[in-house]
Amino acid sequence: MPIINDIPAFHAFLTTNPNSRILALCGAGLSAASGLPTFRGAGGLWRNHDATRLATPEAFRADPGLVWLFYAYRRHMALEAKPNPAHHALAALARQRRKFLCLTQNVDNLSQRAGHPPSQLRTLHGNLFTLKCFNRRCSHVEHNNTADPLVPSLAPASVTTPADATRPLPLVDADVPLVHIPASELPRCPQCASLLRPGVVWFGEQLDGALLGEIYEWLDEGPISVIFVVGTGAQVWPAAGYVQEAAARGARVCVVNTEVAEETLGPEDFGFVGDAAVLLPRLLEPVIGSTKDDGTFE
Ligand code: BV8
Ligand code: ZN
Repeated sequence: MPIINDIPAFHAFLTTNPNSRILALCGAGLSAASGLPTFRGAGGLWRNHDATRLATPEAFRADPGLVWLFYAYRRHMALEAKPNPAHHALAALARQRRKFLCLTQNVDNLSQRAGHPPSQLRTLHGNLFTLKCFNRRCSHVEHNNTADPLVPSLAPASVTTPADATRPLPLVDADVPLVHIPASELPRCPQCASLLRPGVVWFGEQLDGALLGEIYEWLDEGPISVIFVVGTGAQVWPAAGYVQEAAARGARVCVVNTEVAEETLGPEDFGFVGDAAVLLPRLLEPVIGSTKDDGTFE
């Protein structure tokens, strides 16, 4: 049986290995307390579209306007959101423990905005605020583009409060037909005038090879004491594989999630059921200290 909801036991473990190497794999649940919907939340649907199907090159080729509205909406939500104490706790752990590497599947930029040291953060699936050219032969990439709306035609995605409080936002209300946006009015590449696309990794696309190489180098530098698996269903590959990669290098698994599948954990592993924004600050307290009033740490 794994060790469930036993913070003193975890603190004893965490403090006996002050110089150990720590890994984390994070998912949408890390940002849930910041008000961002998870993929599985709302049935993984956006306007009755399966979010994982919208996050594909095929969907973008078929209807770039629809996919851009999906991403423009998520950009707007992420810009309106704030990092929560879980993002700040992981950033504080990185400052305290140089041998901590945080792998996030999230593209919302909230770990970065929490001041997580870039050298100890890897964004496996890209970033909503990176734009790149859809034309494979063009190398145009732009980082930290937080324009909202990105272009006038995407303005409908930059609305948070519905005009009529009794109805959902028109943009997410499947009963309200979407205005078709001609490709000419979508973000265009300043170099080759092709369509720009969000700088995220779509399903069916390879992750960045250099990034994967760097992570394996870090993994192979020696034993790992623990891997935090925070707010992720660990269903998407190759990201999900890092749990096993860490365990194979001696790591105990510490799941922090509102749902913990105990049967997937071993007798040495930990499971903490609840909100990451509440649990992570408590779990890391011996290393990062207690939360300051503004939700940050020393
Ligand atoms: C690839 C960016 C080579 C875009 C994303 C092996 C087996 C099976 C399938 C495959 C395989 N290898 C490859 C595949 C195909 C595919 C895949 O894994 N499919 C899955 C669906 C089975 N993988 C790929 O396509 C990858 N590329 O492999 O290339 C290749 C190519 C072709 C064919 C073969 C190989 C690329 C994958 C990356 C896709 N891009 N994001 C965008 O964001 O729009 S993935 C995206 O979805 C996220 O980044 C994340 O990875 C995933 C969502 O998962 P979670 O983050 O875990 O979120 P979810 O909502 O599911 O769960 C939330 C969790 O939080 C829950 O557990 C919940 O309980 C918990 N929670 C909720 N609230 C809280 C909480 N926890 C704590 N506190 C709370 N408050
Ligand atoms: Zn271009």
